[in-house]
Amino acid sequence: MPKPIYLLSGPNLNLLGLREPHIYGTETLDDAHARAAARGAALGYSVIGRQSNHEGVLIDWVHEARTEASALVINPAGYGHTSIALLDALKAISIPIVECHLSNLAHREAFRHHTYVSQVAKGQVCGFGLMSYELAVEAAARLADLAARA
Ligand code: CA2
Repeated sequence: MPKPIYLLSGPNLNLLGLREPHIYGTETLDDAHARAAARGAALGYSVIGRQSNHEGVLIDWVHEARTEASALVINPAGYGHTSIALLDALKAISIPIVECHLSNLAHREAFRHHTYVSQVAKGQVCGFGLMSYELAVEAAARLADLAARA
């Protein structure tokens, strides 16, 4: 059994389904984790989904993923646009990284168009609502397969 895929979500995403449904939809983060876990299982990977509102906690989980995960999917939320500390943590790991966002950042305010995470992610999945999480886990599983064969 390969190591799990870590699926990390940043600040305020615990409110998913409870506020701003016109932007982020009506389903919850638990729903997103369940869908992502189903997609991962179909591809032979377990998925560990976690959310924190705290930058340092997210960084600790990125460090943990370095040795404990096959690949990392991260929706850094607002920290993606601001956190060099998170970027530095991501730079220190060699497993595949997939960046994930619910909304299409290009359709939103200019300050959301740039993320630091995109500098180290293999690619970004955004704009598909909860489906972004499923698609990002699929990409991560395929990248992990390729890395295991290399
Ligand atoms: O589209 C995404 O997934 C974002 O990462 C969400 C972040 C935002 O700062 C990024 O630019 C794009 C915000 C997460 C806030 O989540 C909420 C969910 C429901 C209600 C209120 C906030």
